[in-house]
Amino acid sequence: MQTVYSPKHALRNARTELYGGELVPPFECPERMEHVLKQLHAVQLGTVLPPDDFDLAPVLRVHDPDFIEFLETCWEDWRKAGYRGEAIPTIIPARGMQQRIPRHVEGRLGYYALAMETSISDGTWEAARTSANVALTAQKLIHDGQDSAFALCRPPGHHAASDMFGGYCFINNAAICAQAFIDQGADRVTILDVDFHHGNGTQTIFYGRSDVMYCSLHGDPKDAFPHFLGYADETGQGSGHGFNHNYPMAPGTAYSSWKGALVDAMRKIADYSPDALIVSLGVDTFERDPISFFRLKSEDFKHYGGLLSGLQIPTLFVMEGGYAVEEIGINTINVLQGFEGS
Ligand code: SP5
Ligand code: ZN
Repeated sequence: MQTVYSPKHALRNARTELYGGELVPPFECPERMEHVLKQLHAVQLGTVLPPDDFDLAPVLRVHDPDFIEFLETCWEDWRKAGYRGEAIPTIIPARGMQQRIPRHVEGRLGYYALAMETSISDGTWEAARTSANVALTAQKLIHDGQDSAFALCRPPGHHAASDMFGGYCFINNAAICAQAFIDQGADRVTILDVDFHHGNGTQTIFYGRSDVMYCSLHGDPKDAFPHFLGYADETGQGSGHGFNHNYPMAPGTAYSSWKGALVDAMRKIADYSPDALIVSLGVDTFERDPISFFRLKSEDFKHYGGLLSGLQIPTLFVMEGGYAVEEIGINTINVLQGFEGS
């Protein structure tokens, strides 16, 4: 399997994450990619290609142009406002308030934020834009006939909605790839999200549509981020009804029950028979992930990679989360090796 990767991910190097009332070094850090690359080379997964430069057109098929302009200009505006730290929202348009876009950067930041842990820093936009190019380049490999490809994206994407960033995500890499498949003539695409967290952004983007099915296995929002979406009774709206499937699971969930949910989702995917499968691949389901509560072991990742290959659908893997930095390489590459049957 070929991988697409760019060293420009390292431009996303925020110093701060708001966590437990403190500003800590972000869990979503550049070192994550070094471990994935190291393991990828160790097992000789396949060649690593740089991304092509797509323009913003495929991004704007999913994201609001004003939001993208905000991401491009936020850091400069924040500095011009005289602030010395990283850009962290302090006020959001909460219940009962106006949903108008303010002029001041602090208002705009709150308007476009869905979570406050994700600081915007110098280089964030360039890294996010490159991450989208990585995803789109891997998508093109599948379009051109490969059975599988790995988009080693950083920053991740599945929390980003059409006009909101947060949860370490800015541009929804999986969503722009699903839309690209549709725009290139696919009738149906499935996004299977195995990251520990519910992909609220992806769900929301496709919630009213039947041409992109979303299935997600995740920590129950009663107990886990993003807390305000990801319940089992969210099944889609209008013509999207019946094309959204959530599998929220309790703290301590181990592989045997997680796999049960995966097999159920795979049955729905097989019935839907999509032209392409996009796997939002987060490995924060790992037992020692520092911010998550599932109990998957390293060998479980290989096992479910093998199950996924049984679907026999062209499959694009898109990197999402995973914060046990020492083990992220083994866990991620185990999925891909399992998929390849090696
Ligand atoms: C892409 C991705 O995996 N994003 C995850 C963003 C989660 N950010 C908030 C984390 C809050 C964790 N709180 C639980 C602490 C458990 N001790
Ligand atoms: Zn996650």
